[in-house]
Amino acid sequence: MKAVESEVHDAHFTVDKQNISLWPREPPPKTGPYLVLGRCLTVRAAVVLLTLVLVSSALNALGPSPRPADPWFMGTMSDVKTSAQLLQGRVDNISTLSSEIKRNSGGVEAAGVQVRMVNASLDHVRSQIQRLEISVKEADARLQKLTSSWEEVDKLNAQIPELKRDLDKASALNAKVWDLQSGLGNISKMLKQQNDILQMMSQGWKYFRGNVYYFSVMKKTWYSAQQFCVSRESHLTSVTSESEQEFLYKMTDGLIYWIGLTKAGSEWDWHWVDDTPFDKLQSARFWIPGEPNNSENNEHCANIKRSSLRSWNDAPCDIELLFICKRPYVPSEP
Ligand code: MMA
Ligand code: CA
Repeated sequence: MKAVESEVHDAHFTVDKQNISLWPREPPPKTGPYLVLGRCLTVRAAVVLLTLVLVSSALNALGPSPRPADPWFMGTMSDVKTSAQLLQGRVDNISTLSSEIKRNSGGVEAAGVQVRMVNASLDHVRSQIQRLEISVKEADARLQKLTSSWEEVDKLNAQIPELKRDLDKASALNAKVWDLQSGLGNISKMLKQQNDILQMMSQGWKYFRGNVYYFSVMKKTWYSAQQFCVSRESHLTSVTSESEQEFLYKMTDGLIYWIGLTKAGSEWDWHWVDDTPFDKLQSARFWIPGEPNNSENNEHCANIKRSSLRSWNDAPCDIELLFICKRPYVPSEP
């Protein structure tokens, strides 16, 4: 702000008719036409008055009309008087003009004050213009930056199709990777399942179509055998298909094993101890011909007695036999 103030003091201009001119330094000296005219008129008036005084005193020195009758002299005197009166009139005019000039000079001074005010305003306007110029330059610089940015954007836009193609390729690859990963995941699960199965097989369990079977090495009554199976999260086995029946009788190899079929309970009908519904019609083909005969009215539990499709016999529940436990194979979580 101080810089602006100092600039205000240094700024100058002149007013000439309708034109306003800015000056870098000092305006021309104040020797206006009014002052020059005023001085000139004053000097002339003084000279005329002095001449009149001199002429009149010269006339008085000649004495009271030495030759009053001289017509040339009288004429001359008359001319001189007339001239003096004329001059007196002019002097009066001049003094009137002088007072007018004085009045006008006051107006000129007022105009000067206004001119100085206008000068100050113009200085202010000029500083504002300078600031505007700076702003315009800054805006121009920003515009240039934006233009170059746009050019960059254009270049990047041009790269978009290629990038899109790359993205498509990457997506395709990603899908393949996903497939491979899920494949690996499946393989991993299968390996885990196989590991579980191997572990159970090492403990004597046999895997068949989603179930594992334990063929005992110790003999127990039907009910004790069922309790043993329950302690191993299983039940005495049920038989629900010909293939399962085939698997079981081939594993028994002629030895007698309890299975989970019994009449013991509230109904006194054959039923599976693991709650699988007993299909009497479908199961008829698995009994040894002539069985179940409920010998001595005391045979309420079933076993696999022969290594053949028709292998079941009913027998007393309290005799001790080998037995087969069965439980669904549920893969453990990885
Ligand atoms: C044994 C016994 C029965 C079976 C007959 C078949 C003598 O009893 O195993 O359950 O039905 O044999 O002959
Ligand atoms: Ca029988």
